[in-house]
Amino acid sequence: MAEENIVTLYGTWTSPYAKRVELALKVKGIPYEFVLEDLNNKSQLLLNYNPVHKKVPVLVHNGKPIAESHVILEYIDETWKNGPKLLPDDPYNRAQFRFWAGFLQQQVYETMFLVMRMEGEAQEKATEELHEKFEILEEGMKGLFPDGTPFDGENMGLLDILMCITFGPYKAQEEVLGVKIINSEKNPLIFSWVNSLIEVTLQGSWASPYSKGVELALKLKGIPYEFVQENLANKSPSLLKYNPVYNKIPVLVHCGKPISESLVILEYIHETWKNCPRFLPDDPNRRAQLRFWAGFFDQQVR
Ligand SMILES: N[C@@H](CCC(=O)N[C@@H](CS)C(=O)NCC(=O)O)C(=O)O
Repeated sequence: MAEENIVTLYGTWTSPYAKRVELALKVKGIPYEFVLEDLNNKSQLLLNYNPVHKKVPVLVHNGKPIAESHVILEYIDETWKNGPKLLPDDPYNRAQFRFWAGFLQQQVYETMFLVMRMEGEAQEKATEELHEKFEILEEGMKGLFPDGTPFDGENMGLLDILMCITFGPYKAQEEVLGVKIINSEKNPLIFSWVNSLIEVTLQGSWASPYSKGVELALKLKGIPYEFVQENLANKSPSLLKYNPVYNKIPVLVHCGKPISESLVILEYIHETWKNCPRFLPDDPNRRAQLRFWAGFFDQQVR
C-alpha cells in the first residue's frame, strides 16, 4: 500500500517565513493543504503544534508537526529526495549553505526589515548597511560558486528560496520606499541573481500570476486548500479532464466540481464563501464596472 503523505502548512499570507516553506513545497512539487492562521487569535491546533514559539509556519506531515522555517526546509529536502535538491550532498558544501543561509536570515533579512521600517536618516543608514552586507554576501557567493552565479536558472536551492522571498518584490519596495535597495553597479552579482530568480518565478507553473491571484483570494478568505503542482510541459490527466477547453491552470476543484478561468474562479469564491473580505461591491452597476476593468486588465494589461 502506498505510504500516506498528507502535508498541511499553517501560515499567514504575509509571513515571509511561511512563504519560504510554500516556495520550497512548490519547487519540490509537493501537494499540500494551506491553513490560514489569524495571529491575533491563534488556533488551538497551532498552539498545540508549536507550543514553544506559538508561531507560523508549522508544517504537519502525516500528523507530525515541524516548526521553525529553517528546520522545515531541511526536513522537506531530506524527506522528498526526488525533485530539485535544496542543499548539496557534500557535507562541506552543506555546511557552507547553512552558514550563508544564517547570514541571509540574521544579517541581510534583519537589515532589510530596518530599511522597510525606518524613515529619513535612519533609513539611509540602514540602506547603507544593507549594501555593505550585500558586498560581504557577493564575496561569499563568489567563493561558494566559483564557476558562475548561485542560481542555475532552473532549480532553486535553499539560498535561492531565501533571496527570492526577501528580494523578489524589490522593485515594488524601491518604488514605495523611495530608496535603491539593489544597486546593479555596486552589487552586480546580487542584481543578476535576484533578477534571474524573478524571471523564473514569473515563468514557473507554480508561480503563474493567475494561480497566485486565486491562492491570494483563498488565503484572504481563510479557506484551507490543497495545492497541486502541475508540470505545464507534461500536463496531468486530471488537469486535462478538469479543464478540457483550455487545458490551463488554475483549476479550482470544490466538492469534486472543477471551475476554470481565474476570473470565474474569483467570482465563484466570492459567491460561495460570503464572509469578509468581499471582493465585489453589492451594487450591480459598480460590479459591472469592476468586472469590465478586471477583464481589461486580464486580457490587455497582463
Ligand atoms: N524563527 C521563526 C520565525 C517565525 C515568525 O516570526 N513568524 C511570525 C509571522 S511572520 C509569527 O508567527 N508571529 C506570531 C507571534 O509572534 O505571536 C521561523 O523561522 O519560522
